[in-house]
Amino acid sequence: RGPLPEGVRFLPGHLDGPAQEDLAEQLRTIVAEAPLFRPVMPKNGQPFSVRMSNCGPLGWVSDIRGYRYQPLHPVTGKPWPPMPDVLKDLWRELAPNAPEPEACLINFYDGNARMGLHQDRDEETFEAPVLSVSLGDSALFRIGGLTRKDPTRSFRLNSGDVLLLEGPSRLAFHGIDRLYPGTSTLLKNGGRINLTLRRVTKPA
Ligand code: MD3
Ligand code: FE
Repeated sequence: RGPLPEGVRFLPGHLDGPAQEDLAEQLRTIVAEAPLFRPVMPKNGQPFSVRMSNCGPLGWVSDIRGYRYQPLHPVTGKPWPPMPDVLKDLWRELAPNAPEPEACLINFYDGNARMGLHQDRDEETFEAPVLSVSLGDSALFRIGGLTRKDPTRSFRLNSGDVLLLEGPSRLAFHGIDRLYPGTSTLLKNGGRINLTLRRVTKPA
């Protein structure tokens, strides 16, 4: 239990109910076009408990060959669907000086899914912030410092919460320790969706 790293902006309930419903509906169309896939760890081929998809020009994938961003869905071979305007608008509102986001990673958690402590460092640039939107069931989020040994803080992320990670927090270790099933009615079959918007390439 330590201080929150500098640059974390936590905006609880930033999206109201109707905005969450609208986004959830658009995501249904997106995952119909770009189905959720289960990534595996490059080191040992172990499957993630989280399933993923992406929208926007680039998408994050992980397979036996490594972690990377690519323009095509790993299963369908098709381009990722466009990023909803509401997400681009949120990025422009909260990060007015950052270049346009290129990737929106869609993480889907069922009741048992989790995400171990990690850093986000597969991008070519860490200058732009990362923007995260939580939808559906609540989750216990953990964030530490720039090394794995740094003390961590935990807090719940609820549906409609938005997190902006800029400055030093951009490279902070973080993860999802558990879900709280049944805490939201937004998603018909339960679970949690986290959207993470990122700039991947260096701006021109
Ligand atoms: C702190 N996702 O996709 S979102 C990820 O809830 C990821 O699915 C988690 O970590 C999730 O990489 C956490 C909040 C978040 C996203 C990116 C960060 C926190 C972050 C990047 C740097 C530091
Ligand atoms: Fe992450």
